[in-house]
Amino acid sequence: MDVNQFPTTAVLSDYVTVCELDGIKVVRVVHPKATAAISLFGAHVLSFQPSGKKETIWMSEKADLSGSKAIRGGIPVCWPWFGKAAEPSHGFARSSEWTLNEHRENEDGVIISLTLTDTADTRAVWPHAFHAELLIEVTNTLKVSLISTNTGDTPIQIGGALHTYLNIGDITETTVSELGNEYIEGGVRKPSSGHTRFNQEVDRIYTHANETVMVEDPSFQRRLAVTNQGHNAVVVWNPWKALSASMGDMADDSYQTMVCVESAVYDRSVVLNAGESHTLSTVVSAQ
Ligand code: TA6
Repeated sequence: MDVNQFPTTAVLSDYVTVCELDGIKVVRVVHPKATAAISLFGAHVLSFQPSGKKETIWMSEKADLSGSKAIRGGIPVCWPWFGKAAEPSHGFARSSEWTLNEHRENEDGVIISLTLTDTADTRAVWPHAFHAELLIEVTNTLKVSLISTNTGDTPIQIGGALHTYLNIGDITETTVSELGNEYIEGGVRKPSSGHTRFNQEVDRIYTHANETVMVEDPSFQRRLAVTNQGHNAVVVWNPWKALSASMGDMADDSYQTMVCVESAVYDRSVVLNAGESHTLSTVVSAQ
């Protein structure tokens, strides 16, 4: 995604502007170390491109950017649950309007802070008080941290994912490795060789992955390192032909240039007592 093409609506600093794209407001970072774009709808990273390198984040050319449904591509913030644990699928955070809380910058990069707190709408689907903050650190790497705080007076159970869509040259040549010895697919636990290639749909929850997962992309002649913390699983997803053709917001062949590597908490396994916080993070680095 070319972040320079959108009309600027506000200048916040030498490196940070706000622009509008269809129905969404986008915080745009243009810094000597990297460029990035973050939608306030969903607190959704749309782009991260380190200086002199290719785009690292995949966006669907058919993504709905009207602000009325979750955006396909980028880094959806799935929260307070992962997948179909409840309705809506992957939680409500990715289709909520977040607030730009703060931006800080220096010669090393820019930090953007977005926040979301409970409202009558969120309590209607999840009856809890919370404060969520997404910190996006744009340097020569991208770090995204989701800090969840229980602001109510009874324990809450949360899950979620930083559902990163990585931009790759060719899925048929791509290998994802450092995935550990077990995954769950279709509810069934299976032994893993620790790496995977792709020739059909892959939708796996790796329960023992290393902290850093590697994506080898010979077509783009690069490796992407994805370093996760605060998670209990790494989810690897590529929808392959039939599923991407069936999705209205993906072009039929667009599965060929993306793979999701997600820092995830499945089974809502984080319990936060009153006042407690949890941080889920992911770092994307192009090598
Ligand atoms: O993280 C993998 C997954 O849960 C898949 O099962 C697949 O459905 C994908 O996320 C996308 O989900 P979405 O709700 O965005 O269509």
